[in-house]
Amino acid sequence: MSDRILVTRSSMPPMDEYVREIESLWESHWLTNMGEKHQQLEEDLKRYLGVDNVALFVNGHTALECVLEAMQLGADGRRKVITTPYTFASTTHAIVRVGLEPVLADIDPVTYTLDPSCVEKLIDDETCAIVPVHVYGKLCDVDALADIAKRHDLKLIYDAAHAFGVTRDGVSSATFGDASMFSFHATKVFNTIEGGAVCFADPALADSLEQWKNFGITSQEHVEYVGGNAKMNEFAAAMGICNLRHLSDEIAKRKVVTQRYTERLQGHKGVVLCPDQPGVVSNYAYFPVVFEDDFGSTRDDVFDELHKHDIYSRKYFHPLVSDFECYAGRFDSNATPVAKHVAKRVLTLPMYADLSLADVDRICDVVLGCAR
Ligand code: T4K
Repeated sequence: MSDRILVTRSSMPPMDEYVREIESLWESHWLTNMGEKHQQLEEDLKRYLGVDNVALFVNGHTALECVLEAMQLGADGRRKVITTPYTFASTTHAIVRVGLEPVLADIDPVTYTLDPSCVEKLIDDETCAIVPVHVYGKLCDVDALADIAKRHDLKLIYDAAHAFGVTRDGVSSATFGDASMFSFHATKVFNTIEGGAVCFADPALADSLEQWKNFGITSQEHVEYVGGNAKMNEFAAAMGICNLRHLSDEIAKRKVVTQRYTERLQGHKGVVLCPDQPGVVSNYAYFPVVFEDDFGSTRDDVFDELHKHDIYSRKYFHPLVSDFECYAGRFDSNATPVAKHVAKRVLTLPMYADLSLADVDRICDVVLGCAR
């Protein structure tokens, strides 16, 4: 049993498998700009996710910015995008950085994802899109959100950074809405070291996404957009090709860890776990626990106690985006009381495929030792 336990640990393929995968790069000397590995990973992902359209990116955040740009949101004068305050900084920052205006709606108290009824109340003539976030490997209410988007003529773009490999009724999370952004960061269930992708419904977006990630260059002598540089390199793509081969094993191991946590923690007074969703097969990306007031110790007490035992949990997602210093005066976190309640009480416990059950027990012993 190791001593220090971090909140997660990157999955890596056997080293010799990765070395074999990158060998051909020493022959080709082609290291980036949509090379052979990049093309292969896109094809592998299409097959794995059961989708026709995938574009790879240098990271998930830039992928989200690029798809918002490529969809030309705001071009018709509507600039508001409804999203959640209960997310990583990336989601809101992407919206703001492309010149759109985030409007923050409250979340569902069970799934911690956007509450469709709160979304609908905030829609007005200036709204152009909804950017919901699937959190922890659980899915948003995709049917209700699709219905709202259709009735109000809004684009629906998912931040699916936590939902790679998740399915509902056998259908991939990559198929919901107009587009979904995935993060392939080192801390995610599937990683390309740094990386990300957009899966999208309309094939007409393919060219503009390619151009947005490559300086807006449309041909050797034409530059039609002020794009950026967001291309995934060949070493990252090779890591993805290898990791994808092991993904189902990784998810199966995470499931075992999740089951042990659940057995140990479920039913204890003041401990709230995120329940399974009907028809949804999770990727077990995170293990969140909400400590309600009758647990007897606060979330922060549990965090500190774990720390004393060299166990590093994280407060994903605290603070709420609406309480970030960079957005001071712009949002009111009291307007989203459910998100505020959860953010103050949530802790994500260590979660990765190779976390031993003995370590899970050790973590649970410390957590339950905080109960009063
Ligand atoms: N939307 C959502 C909802 C997201 O959660 C994220 C990313 C994005 C969008 C944006 O996607 P990307 O542009 O990142 O592709 C981490 C990640 O950097 C970030 O990708 C992730 N969300 C977020 C939830 O977590 P930090 O600052 O908390 O990570 P850090 O460096 O403290 O690492 C956490 C633990 O992970 C470490 O204690 C050990 C382990 N680790 C970390 C690294 C960097 C490894 O095992 N290997 C590693 O290489 O943000």
